[in-house]
Amino acid sequence: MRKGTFSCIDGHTCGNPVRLITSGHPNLRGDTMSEKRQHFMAEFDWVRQALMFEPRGHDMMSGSFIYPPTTDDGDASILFVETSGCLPMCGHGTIGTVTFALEHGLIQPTHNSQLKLDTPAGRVNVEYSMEDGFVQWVKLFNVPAYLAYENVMIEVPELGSLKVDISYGGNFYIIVEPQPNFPGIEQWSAAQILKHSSKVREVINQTLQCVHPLDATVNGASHVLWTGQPKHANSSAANAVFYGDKAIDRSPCGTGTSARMAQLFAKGRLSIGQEFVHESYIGSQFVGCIEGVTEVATKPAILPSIRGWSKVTGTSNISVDDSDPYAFGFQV
Ligand code: PYC
Repeated sequence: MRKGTFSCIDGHTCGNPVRLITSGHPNLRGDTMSEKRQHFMAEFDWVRQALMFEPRGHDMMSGSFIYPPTTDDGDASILFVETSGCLPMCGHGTIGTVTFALEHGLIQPTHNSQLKLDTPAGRVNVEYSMEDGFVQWVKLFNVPAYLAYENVMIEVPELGSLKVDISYGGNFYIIVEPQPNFPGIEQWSAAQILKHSSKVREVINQTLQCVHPLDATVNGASHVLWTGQPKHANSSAANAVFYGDKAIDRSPCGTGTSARMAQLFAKGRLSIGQEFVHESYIGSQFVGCIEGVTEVATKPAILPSIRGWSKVTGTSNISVDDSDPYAFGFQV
């Protein structure tokens, strides 16, 4: 039986895939994107699994759906999906979604080249530059980011002790800087990053409660951001961000960059207004900046912005038929 057909615009943001699903949207209940996310996860996770996992997707696959705004002044809403689940917020996904939607006429260009977006994590505003029908860059003004825990000592099986920080930038990130048991990403293979990341994440989630103080449905440390030496002279820092079970983000990770800037700001290592060029595992760059400061509940927080670019690589029509034993994907 045919479960659904989904039209998609495929592309990437600085190397990491974005699959914007343009038809076949489930009808979601809820007044906010956070409530709609809960409904999606409860009843429609099969759509995510079918479109993100092999054989229709792959380990790094990430995508989005555009919905009508859930606020009076919003222009559109975004629901994010990826191999790891349904994220509260995704930076590379926002940059890709806005680029593809503007270029394909799904969102009309505005007179001031700005859009107000509702996401499960909250309001994200964007500015963009469009020339001859093509978007050159998108700058997103992300939800407030804050350092949740600092200098946490953990014991990681087969690695030993590590000192980590946990920072929120739309998702909770475990940030690991070079130290005796971790020499920096440039000295580890991808296999080492993947092997140790799941253990680090498991240990943290068994030890600490990572819960957003304003929305308890946003919880759990989902990503591990390992740091190291950049390849490019103009990069401020480099990362390898682990997500899902086997993914290393090919983009510099928008929510990860926000979390990293919040961590560096809280530790006195980055100032308001200072440009922060963040380099991904493949050497692509986002330009981050701390636009100002605020509070989340009573915690000091920053207002991060991230600028990056995306490219469309094609369009596809994906059908999901439950007579196919792999209709809902698989992971190896
Ligand atoms: O860009 O925020 C991001 C992101 C999250 C997971 C992969 N990329």
